Amino acid sequence: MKLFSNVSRLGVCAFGLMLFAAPVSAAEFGDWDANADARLTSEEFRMNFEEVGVFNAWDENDDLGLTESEFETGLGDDATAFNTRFGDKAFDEWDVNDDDRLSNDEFYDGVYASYDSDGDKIIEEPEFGDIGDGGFWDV
Ligand SMILES: [Ca+2]
Ligand SMILES: [Ca+2]
Ligand SMILES: [Ca+2]
Ligand SMILES: [Ca+2]
Repeated sequence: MKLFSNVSRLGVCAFGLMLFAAPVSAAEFGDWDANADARLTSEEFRMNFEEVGVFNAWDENDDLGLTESEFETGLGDDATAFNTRFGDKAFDEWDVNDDDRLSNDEFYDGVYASYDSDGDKIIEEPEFGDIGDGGFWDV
C-alpha cells in the first residue's frame, strides 16, 4: 500500500514536469505522429505545424494569403538558410495556382512536400529530420 502511494505520487510529479517542459522541448516525430504508425500524413503534419504558427505570423495583413513580400519579410535573416534548405524557387513552386500568393493550403502542402523527399506522401522519421531541434523552423 505504501509502495503504491509512492508510485502514484511519482507519476503525478512526472506528469507535472511534462506539462512544464512541453512548450520548450523540440518537436519529436513521435509527438507529431498522432496515431503512432511511424508515418506522418499531411494531416498530422499540418495539425502540428499549424500550431507552430509560422503562416499566421508571416501573414501581416491577415488575409490568409502570403504575398512574396510577406514571405520574404517573414523569412528575414533566415532567407539564406531557407534557400539552402528549400531552394530559392520555393515560393513559385509552392504557389500552385500561380496567383503570386500562397494560400494556407499551398504553404502547408509546400512545406510538407519539401520534407517528403521520396515523394510517397508520407513523412517517415528520417525525413522529419531537421524539423526538430536545431532545424530550420526551430520547433
Ligand atoms: Ca501517423
Ligand atoms: Ca497576407
Ligand atoms: Ca497561390
Ligand atoms: Ca516519404
